[in-house]
Amino acid sequence: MSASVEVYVTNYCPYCVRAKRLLDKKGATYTEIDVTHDLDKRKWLVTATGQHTVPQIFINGVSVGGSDELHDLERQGKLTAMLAASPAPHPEPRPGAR
Ligand SMILES: N[C@@H](CCC(=O)N[C@@H](CS)C(=O)NCC(=O)O)C(=O)O
Repeated sequence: MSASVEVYVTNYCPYCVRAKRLLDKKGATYTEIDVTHDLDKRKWLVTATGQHTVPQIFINGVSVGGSDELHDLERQGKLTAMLAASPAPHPEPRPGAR
């Protein structure tokens, strides 16, 4: 079983590309949610994460930050285990993720 990973992105976003490249390198499967033209989802994202930038990444429903934070987790040797962890039985629904 692998983690449920959601990546909120916009068009023309180098940090989004960088984050997805790392997830691809790790062999992670993830759901990509494009919020470029979706103001409601962007507002929800700010509320959920306290951040105004993309990407925003959730692993098993937990906000882990953006590209820099994802790379930090990899450098700290934590990302592999996080990506391997099973999701909770009833994860919170996230807009656009289903
Ligand atoms: N430190 C952040 C930087 C992310 C960032 O600056 N993203 C740009 C797009 S690539 C952004 O969201 N800019 C503000 C905006 O588009 O409203 C990360 O690593 O994710």
